[in-house]
This record gives sequence, C-alpha cells and structure tokens, in this order.
Amino acid sequence: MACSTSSVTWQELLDGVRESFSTEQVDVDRLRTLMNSYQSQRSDWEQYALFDPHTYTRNLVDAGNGRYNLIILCWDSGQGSSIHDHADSHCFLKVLSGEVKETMYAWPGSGVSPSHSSTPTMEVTGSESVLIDDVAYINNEIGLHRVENPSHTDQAVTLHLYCPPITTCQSFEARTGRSHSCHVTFYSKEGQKVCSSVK
Ligand code: 2CO
Ligand code: FE2
Repeated sequence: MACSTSSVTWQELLDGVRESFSTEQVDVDRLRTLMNSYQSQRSDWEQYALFDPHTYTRNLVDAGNGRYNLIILCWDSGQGSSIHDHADSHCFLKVLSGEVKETMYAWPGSGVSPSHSSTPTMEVTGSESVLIDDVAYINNEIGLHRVENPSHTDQAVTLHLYCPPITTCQSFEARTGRSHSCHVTFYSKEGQKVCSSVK
C-alpha cells in the first residue's frame, strides 16, 4: 500500500483513482494525496496532449465509468478559460508541464456590489501560480475561478479530475457578472481527436 510520501507511476495513478471510486464515498483527501504523489513525465501523457492554436483543449483520458473524468487540458501560450463554476463536481487540477495562473472569484452578488457600472462586479478573492506537479482544488462552495497560461513562450499541460463528470458549467462575464450555461466538450478521447461539425 502506498503511503502519502511515496511516489506513484502514471499507471498507478490511473488505477488508484479508479480504485478510489469503488466505494460510494468520494475521499477528497485521498484523491489529493494520490494526485500529489505522481511526478510528471511527458512520455506518460503526451499521447493525450493535443493543442489547438485558438483555444485550450480538453482531452479525455479516462471516462471513469461515469463516476469521474480524468482529462488533460492543453494551454498554448496565453490561452485561458473564462471565469466559471464546476457544477456539483470536485475539481482537482495538477500541473504536468509549464505553469498556470489560477484566479479565484466570489459568486456574483455574494459580496458588496460596486455601485459604478464601469467597475467589474466579479470580486477577485485570490490568485496563485500553480507550478509543475502542484495540485489545486476547487468546488462551487469555494467559489469560481479562471485558469490561464501566463507564459508568452511556453505551453502548459494540466491533468484534471472531475467527480462526478461535468457536462455543463456556468461561465461568467468579468465586467457584469452575467452568467451563461456552457456545454463542455472534448477535443480528443483516449488520444483520438473528436470529429466535430459544430464549432
Ligand atoms: N474547469 C475548466 C474545464 O474543465 C478548466 S479550469 O480548471 O478547473 O474546462
Ligand atoms: Fe475550472
């Protein structure tokens, strides 16, 4: 049995996540420890790391029997997400390559509203750089976030664990706090690019 300080291989990580979902209860601490215990090696995951010049990509690694999704996200230099929520899911994010900046926001309307319409209504509650092999965690109780690759030159790759899987989320306009429902899609599944006629 692995203890918290030992490291796990990529396959042990995938197997360990799967095993964690053999019981009803989601053990957030165990999953975080497991994600922390893996040290990134490009050869483990590069088959899933497909980039797009126009947007960050979401590449499905393991559909988790419908109980969770393991996904590799590829962020070209300067690419980032909207401000968004994570539905009813736990969201773990581990950096596999490069680094990302995570900016956290309060739910709109949950704090003191600025009175000037030109002032952004989305309140920033924190921000951090997530470095290689670090693990971040968020859920809707914690709040909202935006993730971006701040580098002008380097790509970034992150591994995400969502449980349960997310099919839709809400995206928020930074200036108004207005929200839109978004259907989340995959750029590839198990290393194969998904054909899509709709963009
Ligand atoms: N949640 C976003 C997505 O799955 C990525 S930001 O990190 O959680 O597309
Ligand atoms: Fe997110």
